[in-house]
Amino acid sequence: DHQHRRKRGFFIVVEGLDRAGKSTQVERLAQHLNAKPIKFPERTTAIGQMINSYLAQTSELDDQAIHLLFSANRWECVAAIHKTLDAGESIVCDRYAFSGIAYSVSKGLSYDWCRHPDIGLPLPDLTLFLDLDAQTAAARGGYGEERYEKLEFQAKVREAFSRVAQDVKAHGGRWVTIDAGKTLDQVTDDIQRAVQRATSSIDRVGIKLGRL
Ligand code: Z5A
Ligand code: MG
Repeated sequence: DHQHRRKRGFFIVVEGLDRAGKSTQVERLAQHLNAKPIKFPERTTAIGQMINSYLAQTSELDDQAIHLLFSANRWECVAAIHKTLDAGESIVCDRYAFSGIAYSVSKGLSYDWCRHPDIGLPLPDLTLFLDLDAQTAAARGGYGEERYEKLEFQAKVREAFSRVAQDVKAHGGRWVTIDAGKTLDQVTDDIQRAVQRATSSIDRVGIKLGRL
């Protein structure tokens, strides 16, 4: 049985504000690690389509309802995440439960209420937080088309993420802040170094993934 054990993949999450460069860096890191890129919201499912029309502002939902849909959208993907990791493939994930908490808390919902529906989801081996001030983010391309893309709101979200970071670290999670204001290639280098440092200290053989 010792010989039949295989290394599970790493579960790495990339978080940050809008336009911090998450999608660009997720693609680069997944390629570098030969890992599977995934993203939340996963807009292709039935729940994902409801989220998509909410974000595109073609539908209205109350704050609690959309929060629970974002969480349900993660829960419906958990089996696939475990399957990939158990097969030895790593995952690089574009946004996760930490976005869920940060955006809803910024609308005025309570932190504890927001955290609850995600309790029990797989805990990332490493979360990379791409930190960027809201002005620099706003100066980048394509800003302002979706619901949350407003300057004051983004500043609140950044504040909420710092509370999430403290919470994750207090519960034994690995959270690394990356300065996303540098050039694309510098950010890529910083990310690869952080991943190298974190993953070299994790023995994947037989180690179960933690839970949020
Ligand atoms: N949301 C939520 O409320 N609850 C939840 O549970 C979850 C999400 C999971 C959609 O997310 C919304 O859902 C989001 C949070 C909320 N709020 N909003 N709005 P999304 O991930 O689908 O969409 P997004 O945040 O708007 O991501 P984005 O626009 O795709 O940004 P990004 O992925 O961080 O950046 P990018 O696409 O890689 O780069 C953006 C531009 O900046 C592009 O032109 C790049 O070339 C440029 N860029 C990137 N890096 C650099 C550097 N280093 N220098 C210069 N220019 C750069
Ligand atoms: Mg993106």
